[in-house]
Parts: sequence; C-alpha cells; structure tokens
Amino acid sequence: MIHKLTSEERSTQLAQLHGWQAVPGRDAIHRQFKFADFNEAFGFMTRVAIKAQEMNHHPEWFNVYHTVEITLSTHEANGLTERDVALARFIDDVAKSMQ
Ligand code: HBI
Repeated sequence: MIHKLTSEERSTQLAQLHGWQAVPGRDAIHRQFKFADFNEAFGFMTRVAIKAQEMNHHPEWFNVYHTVEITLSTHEANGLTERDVALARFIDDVAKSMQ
C-alpha cells in the first residue's frame, strides 16, 4: 500500500505546486485551468492523458469548452500520495508551457 502524505508532508508539497487547493471533505487536490479555446484545452488534456497512462495514475477531470478542472487523489490509498504530487507537477509544467 502506497504511503498517504501526512499533513506536514501535504503542506510542504502543496506549497511547491501552483494553484492547487485541498478539496473540502476529501483527501484530494483540485485546480482549474482556462485556455484560449477548446483546441488548446484538449491539447493540454491529451498531453496529460499520455503522461497519466505512462504513470498508471489517472486524473478525475471535467472539461467544458476552454475550462479544464482536475482533481487528484490516489484511490488505492484513499488519499493524497506522492503520485498525485508528481502528476500535479507535470500538469503545472504543461499548463505553464502553453501560456
Ligand atoms: N489513478 N488516481 C488514481 N488512483 C489510483 O489509485 C489508481 C489510478 N490509476 C490506476 C490505478 N490506480 C491502478 O493501479 C489500479 O486501479 C489497478
């Protein structure tokens, strides 16, 4: 079983990410992204999907037109783990490269 982040680990890790917020009532993190249009949003999602498949760690996400909302949590740990932080870091880098 993968190690769930302690509250101390979680605050240290969250401070190094961009715009990710704890989800109320759940051990998960969330961030919303806005792009120029649907094409940009879906391009972003495609890059994240390829990485997620490589990592075997998958986002919960929601897309309408140019908005993408992502929630990360590790289901098998029922909480936040280093896998979520690693994927969030990758996602932040992709979003930044598209600005
Ligand atoms: N994605 N977010 C997330 N959390 C998991 O626990 C997870 C996953 N993708 C694949 C996966 N686990 C598999 O290891 C198991 O469902 C077999």
